[in-house]
Amino acid sequence: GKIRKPRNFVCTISDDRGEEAVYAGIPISQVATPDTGYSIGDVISLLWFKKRYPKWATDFIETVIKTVADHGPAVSGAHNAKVTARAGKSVVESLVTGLLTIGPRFGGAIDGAAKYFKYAHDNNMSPKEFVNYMKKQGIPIPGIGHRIKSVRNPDKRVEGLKKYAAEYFPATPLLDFALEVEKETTSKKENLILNVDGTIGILMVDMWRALGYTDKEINEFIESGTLNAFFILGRSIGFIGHILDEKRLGMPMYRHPWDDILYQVEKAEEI
Ligand code: Q5B
Repeated sequence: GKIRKPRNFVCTISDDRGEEAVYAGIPISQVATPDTGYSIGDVISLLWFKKRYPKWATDFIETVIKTVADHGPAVSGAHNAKVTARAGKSVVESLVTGLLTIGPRFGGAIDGAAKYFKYAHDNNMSPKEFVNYMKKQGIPIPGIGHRIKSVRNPDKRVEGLKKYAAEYFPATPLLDFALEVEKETTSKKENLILNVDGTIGILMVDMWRALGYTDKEINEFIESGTLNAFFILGRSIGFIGHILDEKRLGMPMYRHPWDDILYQVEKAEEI
């Protein structure tokens, strides 16, 4: 009989062996040529999810990418990328130092927000029960809280995402729940708003539910870090902008000023 050669890698998203490479079965020329109706949102849905999503969903994906592309030079990742570029490093080296700051506190709370809010909603917790549950776990609620945005200084990005969902999503049960949780948290501290990470994570779950994904499939997306990938992809655009800005401006190597560091060094005890 036929003996199959064992393969070290499996690929289920693209194939470059024919005359033309395909994204989930669709030739690049068809995807990339203007007028065929494929957007960047379609490219993401083909290569990340192996499906062509309806326009309301691909437009939402693009809205997310545009929304998170940059939030100024002061945020953790842009700061790192700028400092690295000023140390004379390349675009890719500077970019990765920025990306490495994305995590549970900065930009990478999207998976966590989807996970915990979905868990609470799936288990019929009330907003108060959820807040108390997270407190007991000793985990700040992912997707809640912001350094500069608050009830009195609302995040326009969040407003925009909510407006998009109200207009185009068939239903937003998890967002509705999250907004009730936000009422609970902001009653304690006014910057404990549903932030941009939280809104994206929660609306992605609502999107996937509306697209017919099962709970198991959605949980797999969350566990594999798919949601943070939207921030990673979008914010790379901004980080690259900051790196090119540093290079264009020919900025010198950065050294942090002494007067902004509290030095508390004691002479080591001899033992
Ligand atoms: N407290 C974001 O903290 C921040 C609480 C909470 C319950 C919470 C914090 C947090 C969860 C992670 C998250 C995404 C670190 C943020 C982003 C992208 C960005 C960034 C930009 C962009 C801010 C003071 C008191 C303490 C805490 C309590 C705080 N958060 N309680 N659940 N989630 N959130 N990250 O203001 O009693 O005084 O001890 O970890 O969702 O990253 O633009 O900057 O586009 O680039 O520094 O928008 O909220 O406050 O940590 O000192 O806490 O509030 O327990 O209580 P802060 P902290 P107490 S969006």
